[in-house]
Amino acid sequence: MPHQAMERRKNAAATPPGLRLYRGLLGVTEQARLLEEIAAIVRAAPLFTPRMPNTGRPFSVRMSNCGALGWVSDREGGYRYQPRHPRTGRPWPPMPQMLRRLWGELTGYPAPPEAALINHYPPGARMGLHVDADEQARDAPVLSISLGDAATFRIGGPRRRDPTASVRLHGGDVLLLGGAARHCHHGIDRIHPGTAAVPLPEEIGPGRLNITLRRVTPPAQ
Ligand code: MD3
Ligand code: FE
Repeated sequence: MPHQAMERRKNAAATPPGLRLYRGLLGVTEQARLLEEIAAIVRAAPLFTPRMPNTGRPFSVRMSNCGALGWVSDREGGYRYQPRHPRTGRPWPPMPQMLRRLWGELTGYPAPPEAALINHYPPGARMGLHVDADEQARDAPVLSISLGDAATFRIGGPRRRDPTASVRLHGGDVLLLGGAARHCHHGIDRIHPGTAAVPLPEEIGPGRLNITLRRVTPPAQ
């Protein structure tokens, strides 16, 4: 059977156009350095547990941010970007240069990222299928960096019932979501405990970290 047909049988769907996976882009030394920077960020801006709008149901993923804006969610205010940490009230820590540089090199987008959302998945955490739609810069891609344990990532289409494909993401993998992929449903089905080449820092705990770089506001003309 041809390789492509084999891939489709396994996944039920091909990945959408605009998805580019850079497997192992970050070596173990870069992963360790980035993890140290993230550890310092979460000391200043502690990981918090976001809650679903209306129901107040907690996410199983913990979050923090760096950059000018951060994504937050709670029962009363819903999903949004804001310039301050929801608990400390302080501005988010600055975005590490390594992240700003990766964005410039891989996206070619004419403006820098404004938010880096940090997601921590303890073993057993997951993220249901959703579309990222809280950014006004609709043409901007999202750049995702995986650290720690591997995860099963799932991506579908613009409609919730569209067929999905699964991709395993490992620490050091970088995923670029541009074009059509940017507006597709996606989520994390499971974390694979004990698979990290570079484990997360003690103070964060075991599991997986994902950092997504985002442009929120449209660049000025
Ligand atoms: C496809 N994060 O933070 S990263 C998220 O692993 C999110 O933490 C997952 O979904 C994680 O919103 C998946 C890959 C990713 C990130 C953003 C996307 C895929 C995306 C936005 C649009 C389409
Ligand atoms: Fe998302």
